[in-house]
Amino acid sequence: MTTPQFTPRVFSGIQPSGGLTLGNYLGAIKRFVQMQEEGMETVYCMVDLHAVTVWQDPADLAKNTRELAAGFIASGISPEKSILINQSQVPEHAQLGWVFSCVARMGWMQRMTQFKDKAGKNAQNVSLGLFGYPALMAADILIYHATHVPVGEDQKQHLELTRDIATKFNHDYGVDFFPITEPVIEGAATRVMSLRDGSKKMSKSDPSDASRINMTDGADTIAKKIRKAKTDPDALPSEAAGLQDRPEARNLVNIYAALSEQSVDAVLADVGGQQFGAFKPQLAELAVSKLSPISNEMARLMADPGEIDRILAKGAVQAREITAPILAKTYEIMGMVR
Ligand code: AQP
Repeated sequence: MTTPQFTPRVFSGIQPSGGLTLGNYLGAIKRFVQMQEEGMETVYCMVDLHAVTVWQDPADLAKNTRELAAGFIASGISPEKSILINQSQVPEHAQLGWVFSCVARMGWMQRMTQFKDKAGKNAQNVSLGLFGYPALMAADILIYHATHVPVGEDQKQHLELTRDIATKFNHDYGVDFFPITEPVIEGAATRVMSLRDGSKKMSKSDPSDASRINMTDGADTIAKKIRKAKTDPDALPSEAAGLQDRPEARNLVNIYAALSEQSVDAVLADVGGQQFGAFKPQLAELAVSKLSPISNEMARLMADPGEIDRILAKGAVQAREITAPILAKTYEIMGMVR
């Protein structure tokens, strides 16, 4: 339940740890734009401090941050309607992140499946930051008193942790200061899967470029990746139930449904019975028609990086009008002498 006295405010972020993927677009950005247009106060962030939890080449990080900002704007995030920032320009994120590292319990953090997936067998050698990531993510959200957070399915557990941190802080200090945030996980493509392996999430850091569609891919590359996407030999079913146990088929149909803004059943009513040889070119055509205008606009914006930097600097000033008083009040509640 959202605590009633908090004004509705939306926050979400994406890591500039590589180029934007179709997964980020369908799972997150498309919903960001809708929430902006619904008239809620919206704050969207390039979470560069999260990106450096794994090694980032400095030149790549700067390029990816600007490209991500261009991707947000080209997808419909307006710097006039939303606050658009990169995390490291708003220091209160990291400051509250430290406070929440002291609120979160080791046992909670050790349950985080994304850490286990990302660290794999290498847990002793990954950074401390990768382990602490969810506490900083809670701070990203709560430093705005955000009430709604649109994300893909993979972030559900981190949002539950955010609620636990807010609840524990409020309880420990006997206050009702941080809201209990609502995750917004909606749409046909809240978990877009790899084109090479239907059991793995499509990810910008997957070593195989063929596993994902990048928002900067041209029409030929998109068509080729979809043509080569892993499938099974059966025809498409006529109803969603027929996609059970067919992860690759389900993934392509979900992508079609999300791009065409139809339900999976409506898509299957049209394409049920088709072989992939017939369906894939239709999916490629749809993907190109939806993504090309965005990638063209990204290229135009990237030609003027100075303008992107100005937008992010202005966003940081607007953001700090919200975050500085919330951090000051947090410190006051905790007894820090000001
Ligand atoms: N495959 C996906 N399907 C649906 N939503 C997705 N998101 C990411 N991948 C998918 C959503 O995009 C937002 C930003 O994610 P992120 O970049 O901050 O972190 P991530 O989830 O770890 O994404 P990647 O692409 O897998 O990044 P790397 O490879 O650097 O770890 C989130 O809302 C996420 O749910």
